[in-house]
Amino acid sequence: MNNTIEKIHVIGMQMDLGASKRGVNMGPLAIRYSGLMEKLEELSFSASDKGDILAGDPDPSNPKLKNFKPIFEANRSLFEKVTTSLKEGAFPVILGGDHSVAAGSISATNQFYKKVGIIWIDAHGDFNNEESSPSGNMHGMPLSAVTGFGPASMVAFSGSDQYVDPQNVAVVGGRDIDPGERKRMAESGIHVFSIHDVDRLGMAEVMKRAIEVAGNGTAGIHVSFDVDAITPQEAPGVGTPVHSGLTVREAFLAAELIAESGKLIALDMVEINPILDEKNRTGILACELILSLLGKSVY
Ligand code: NNH
Ligand code: MN
Ligand code: MN
Ligand code: MN
Repeated sequence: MNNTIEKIHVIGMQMDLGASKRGVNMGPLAIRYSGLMEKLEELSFSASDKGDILAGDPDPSNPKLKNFKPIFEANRSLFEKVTTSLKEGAFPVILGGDHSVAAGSISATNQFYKKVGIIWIDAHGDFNNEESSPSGNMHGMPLSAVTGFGPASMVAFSGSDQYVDPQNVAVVGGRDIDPGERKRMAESGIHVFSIHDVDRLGMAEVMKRAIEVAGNGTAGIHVSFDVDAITPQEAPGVGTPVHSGLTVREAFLAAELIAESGKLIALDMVEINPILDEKNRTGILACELILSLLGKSVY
């Protein structure tokens, strides 16, 4: 058990406006329905449910940054809510929602702790900006935004230009990166452990390196876990499935090794789409992964 985490605040983001398929706004419900709060209490955490932030109406005005205004406003609320939790000494667990929610949550942890590292577990890079994005979907942009590669407007609510150092960022599980995005990632200095690296090195070695990257000289590690990192046969409730992903055991091994590092300071669990799921399998998996990341041991 991670002995530094005692008090947990769970914050939901009912937002799906960053993705092209609707439905990930129901992700928080699916994870709660899997018994998250009860299970956190069973693990002896003091856990409070801080409720959900609801995104506003779609806004078609900017095709390069689709739904910019409601995404910005929801993220501003998340930024404030996460900041309040951190000031109260709580560990924030953010339930997505599409991955654009990481713009709000990571801005908050990075501002509070001054310097955080990120482990971004995802089939995708989420390293587009308004120019490189093939879709205009803002869930494909948050990692670029929080590391200072734009869109700057996506994180402007923080009122700060203190970004996460790309040298402290590790992407794990990537296998569907857009051509322009790939160039941006390569030039940025972030560390990418693609699915090929997981195959070649094994998850234990990849996580050892990722924890070193994100933990080196930082106050701790913010994990942003997109469930589409896991192979769609095991996690079917996602809007942008990519074949041949992480196995469930690789995902749990990653979670357990992060817990063991004792460096976790915040967690996003995102992109669960209950409409596309089978009997809440993906919601249950997301719930169990949260518990493992927080130190639940199997033996
Ligand atoms: N790279 C694509 C885009 O920017 C897809 C991003 N989709 C995700 N990211 N699910 O995790 O539109
Ligand atoms: Mn993502
Ligand atoms: Mn993804
Ligand atoms: Mn480096």
